[in-house]
Amino acid sequence: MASHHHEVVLLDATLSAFSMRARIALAEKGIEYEKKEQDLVNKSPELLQMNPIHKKVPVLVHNGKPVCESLIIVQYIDEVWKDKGNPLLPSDPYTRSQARFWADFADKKVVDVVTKVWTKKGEEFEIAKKDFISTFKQLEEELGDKPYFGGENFGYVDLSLIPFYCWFYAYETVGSFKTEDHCPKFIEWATRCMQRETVAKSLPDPKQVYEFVLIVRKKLGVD
Ligand code: GS8
Repeated sequence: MASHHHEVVLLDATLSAFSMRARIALAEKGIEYEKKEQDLVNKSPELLQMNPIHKKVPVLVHNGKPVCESLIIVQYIDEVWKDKGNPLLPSDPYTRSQARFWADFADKKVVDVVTKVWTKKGEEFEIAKKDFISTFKQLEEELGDKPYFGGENFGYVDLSLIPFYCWFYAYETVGSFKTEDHCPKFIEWATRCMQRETVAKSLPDPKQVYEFVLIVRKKLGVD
């Protein structure tokens, strides 16, 4: 396949955890691409054309054709660039099903609890915080004594979850709690992932996330 410079384009948003998944996957495979930061308030014609159903980032545009939904994008990248090494999904069907289960858990459960923990106040916040901690405890249990969710190597589940970590500073600061006091093994895992260059370079500065969180909380009337 001829490799043109603009063969791979990512419609991206720096602070979007979903976009970070796509950035990490591309970094893992060493793919060069053009990153196009999207304004999510005034959406570009390109975003509307490439993701007419959800109108959300990330969108991977490969040879002019869009792939939408972050987990689908990550799986696509893993399949198309198989020859680049660093497999993200396990090859055994059962192990692969379990990796997909936990990535789905990240989307169904983690996204919900992390969103509530920084957008709610009062009693709703207290409930959200409890739910947040019990969710990360469940993840710690699944991790067990392994260095990564996939075992010895960084993989699909790690990649699906680690983007939320750069939001922790904001959650903990606005919520006055420390995840580490409740889930130290999860934080150890996150610290291990952050030592990986592909991850470190794909995640924004937690302070930048925090600034954004403060602005949105003001708009929502939480602060
Ligand atoms: C979620 C993408 C998403 O929510 C995925 O790709 O995994 N299930 C999807 N993207 C947000 C930015 S991150 O919060 C987005 O593009 N929002 C724009 C909007 O909702 O209008």
